[in-house]
Amino acid sequence: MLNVVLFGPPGAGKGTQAAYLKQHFQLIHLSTGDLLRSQIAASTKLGVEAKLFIDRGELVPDEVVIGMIESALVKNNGAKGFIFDGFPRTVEQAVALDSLLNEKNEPVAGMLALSVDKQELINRLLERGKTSGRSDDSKVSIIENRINVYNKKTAPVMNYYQAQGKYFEVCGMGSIDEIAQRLHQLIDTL
Ligand code: B4P
Repeated sequence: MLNVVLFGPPGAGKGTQAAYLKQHFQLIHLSTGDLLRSQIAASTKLGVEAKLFIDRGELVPDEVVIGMIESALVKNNGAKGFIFDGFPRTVEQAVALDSLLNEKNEPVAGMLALSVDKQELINRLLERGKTSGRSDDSKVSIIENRINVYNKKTAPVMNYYQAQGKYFEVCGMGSIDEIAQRLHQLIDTL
């Protein structure tokens, strides 16, 4: 089994690269952002609550996303491995993920962290906002809040994996294919 965490600030290319890795390595792609957006689209109680946080560029509470990941792991029992995209986003979520995977004796092999300049992040998200209909991609102030929340609450997750010797930084600037090749080469070494 191969379990990898795809990490990086909003707009770093996590979702984009996960699509390639999923196909190439036959892994299940678990994006907490996508899972939350499908709950919002279905107007579930969870979705209505999550939308309040997402619209402001804030994180959804830990217990909500941890519960979603737990159900997804159960649902995909027997998978060859998982790409965790946008999760864990807090140290508490990282601890919970370790405990869920340790029960299966299949720990995270590595965290692949995409690094991208701040202005490029803003440009990519505003560009996507023109067509995605995503409320959190349409305003610079909300995008900046997402980046601030990332720096404050999510960046410490790097130290968590670094302490386990599982942190790998990958340059996320350049063409989508170039970045995919960098990730591919790195995964081959895990
Ligand atoms: P996400 O859906 O994870 O949103 P994201 O951080 O913007 O990442 P995304 O995958 O969408 O962007 P990508 O970099 O692929 O989360 C949304 C919200 O949900 C969060 O703000 C939070 O409120 C909530 N949430 C999600 N997970 C949570 C958790 N674990 N805990 C608490 N709350 C949680 O791509 C961005 C754009 O760049 C795309 O349009 C793409 O086409 C473009 N792009 C990618 N690579 C490029 C490249 N090389 N060159 C040019 N453009 C590129």
